[in-house]
Amino acid sequence: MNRLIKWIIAMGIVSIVIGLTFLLFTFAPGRGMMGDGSFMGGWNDGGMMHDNGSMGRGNTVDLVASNEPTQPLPIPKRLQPDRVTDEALYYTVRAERGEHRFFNQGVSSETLGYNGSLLGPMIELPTGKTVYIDTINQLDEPTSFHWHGLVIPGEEDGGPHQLIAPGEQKRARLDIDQQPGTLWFHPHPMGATAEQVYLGLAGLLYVTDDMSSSLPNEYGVDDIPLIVQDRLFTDDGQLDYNRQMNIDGTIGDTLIANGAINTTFDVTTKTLRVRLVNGSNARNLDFSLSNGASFTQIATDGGLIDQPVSLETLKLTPSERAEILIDFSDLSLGDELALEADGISFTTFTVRSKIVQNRDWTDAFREAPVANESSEADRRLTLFGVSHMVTIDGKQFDPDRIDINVQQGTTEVWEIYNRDDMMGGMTHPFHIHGVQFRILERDGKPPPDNEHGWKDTVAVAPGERVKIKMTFRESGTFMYHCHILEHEENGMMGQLNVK
Ligand SMILES: [Cu+2]
Repeated sequence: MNRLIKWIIAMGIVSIVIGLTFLLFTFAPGRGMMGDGSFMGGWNDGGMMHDNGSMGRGNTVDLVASNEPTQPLPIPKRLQPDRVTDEALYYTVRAERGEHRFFNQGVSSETLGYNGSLLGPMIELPTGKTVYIDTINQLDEPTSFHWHGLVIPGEEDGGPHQLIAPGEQKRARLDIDQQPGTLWFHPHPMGATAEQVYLGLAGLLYVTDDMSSSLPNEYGVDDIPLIVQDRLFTDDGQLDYNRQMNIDGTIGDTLIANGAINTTFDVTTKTLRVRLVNGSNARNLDFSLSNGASFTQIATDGGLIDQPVSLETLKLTPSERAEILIDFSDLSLGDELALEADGISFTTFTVRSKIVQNRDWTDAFREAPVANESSEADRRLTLFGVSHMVTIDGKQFDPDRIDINVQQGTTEVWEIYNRDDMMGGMTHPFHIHGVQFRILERDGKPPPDNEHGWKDTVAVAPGERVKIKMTFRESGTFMYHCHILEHEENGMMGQLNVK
């Protein structure tokens, strides 16, 4: 009997030791069972690829400066409407396969694009007008056309419910009724969003007004878009999502701006307006200027900020946008100034001719700021987890379940809590479809000055509680989710029904 008890105790200790060892090797940072951070170091030097580095925790691959020869920054074409009437504009957008060569020396990569081989055109959406977009899927797999940041009914939103089969076509009706701002469009099919965006599906939406603003607004001259993305290329210069996919967010070591590596732009005006889009699948980007000078942020995701804010660095998480003004008045002919992300330069501005004075833009901000008065939360949402175990309120996405019901026209305050885990967790960029919101509080304090504007995506750091406030003007079913695209694919998404 005594011997039996000893044997049971011994076996118990052995089981505990085995269990702890298993836990340590499964969850310790940099020690994924299938290879993660610790192996990814190899990706930086020479692009050695490994099979799915599939247990990462975000930014484990460092950005590196590319030694590619410079090339002029591509400016996405402004899409010409097929037809314009007094009340409406008609456009056509095709998702298609293409080929694109990213490197001077290297082979072409298979890519995806809208009306072209990579990324898409800029589509102007005049506020007050109805815009019809004929969306055509020329891919050999389902896709959808999601109008990120637009306040439109759920059935026009282009989320996972509005799939378009290969070869099919659907007309979206967008009644534009919101502030001018820099929005974007991208696919949203469950299970394929991350790969389709990675391979090139993303385009710009500019909500515009009657252009009475005094801000620089000559497209491609003193007002330029920069869709900034990180990518990892194979040795011969191709994109290969399936080899690079990381379940905590696929990140790369090379920055592309409007689809190109090491770009240059010739500045001709004193002030340059840059519309930044973090179009990365998962990487947070800290933007700064190479000379350490400050720049002025003038807009957030969904429109002009209440008051311009001078900054030396600006963080954007995936899908966040910001408009900034860069001042070149102290630079001389031939001078260069680079825009950097995480200290890595990706677009160099060169003063090629004597720069001309823009109009005085400061009167664009005459309107009184919106008061960010805080109030009690109507709902509390909890983000949690990493890798395949990412949840919102303990649940993973179920297309047959409505998680939140809201009455159309109501205003609500939500508190988004990012519950950290033993390892510290990850920042989740939280996005809601069909609304623009205001950030009321971060951990009980007012948000920083550069977040006093309309937002559709908010970064929530581990352990942080963020209060946001919005009015649900449009009816239908909308998604809310983490905009790390691989977290969204893993189910970090819920459904909101407004009626
Ligand atoms: Cu996330």
